[in-house]
Amino acid sequence: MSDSEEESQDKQLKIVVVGDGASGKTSLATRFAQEAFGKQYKQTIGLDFFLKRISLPGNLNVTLQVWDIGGQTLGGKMLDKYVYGAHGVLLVYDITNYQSFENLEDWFSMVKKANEESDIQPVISLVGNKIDLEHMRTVKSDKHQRFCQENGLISQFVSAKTGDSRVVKADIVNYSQDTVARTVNPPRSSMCVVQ
Ligand code: G3D
Ligand code: MG
Repeated sequence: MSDSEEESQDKQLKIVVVGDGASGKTSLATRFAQEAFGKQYKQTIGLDFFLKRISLPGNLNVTLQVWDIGGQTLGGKMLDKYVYGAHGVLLVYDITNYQSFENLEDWFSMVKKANEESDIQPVISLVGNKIDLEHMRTVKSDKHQRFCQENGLISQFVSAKTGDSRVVKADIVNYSQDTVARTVNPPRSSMCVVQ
């Protein structure tokens, strides 16, 4: 069986990476995809998404589609179409850029609105990127935590540059009822566990 045939039998999960420009979305998505596929990672022409195939306990194979919103900004026309039907969403900001954190409120609202009509309610993670620049941090970690707690988000601090990753206070996670989404959660840092 060819790779593509095998993949087509997998459960596909859509993961969308959103956040302000320059917060590091593409760097995270690229690192993730390359780790998964080595040199064979796929980037679809015209659409910024990557595929990553993961095996979960119990021989369950899942293909993650990791969508990078590219240059789309808040209020962009196509944005809700990108985000609709996502199983997972990464809300990415840059810990050295306070504005990128403040804007997450709007990114988060957009994600919720875009999925109002969807059967799938995404598992959402707040990702503070660029922790290699800790000395330039302008977003205090307790602000990050509060946002997670108030909204039931998974909390992560990462560096797309160094590959560092920390999942913080995993106990605040509000697990989705969706079995597959829950199964994916244990490596829930998988999008960003960039070691
Ligand atoms: P975007 O896709 O959200 O717009 P990019 O963001 O992935 O294009 O990253 C924007 C800039 O931030 C890039 O710098 C990139 O190298 C840098 N960057 C991304 N992640 C990290 C990180 O974890 N640490 C540091 N120090 N820099 C990061 P350039 O200079 O290439 O524009
Ligand atoms: Mg980008």
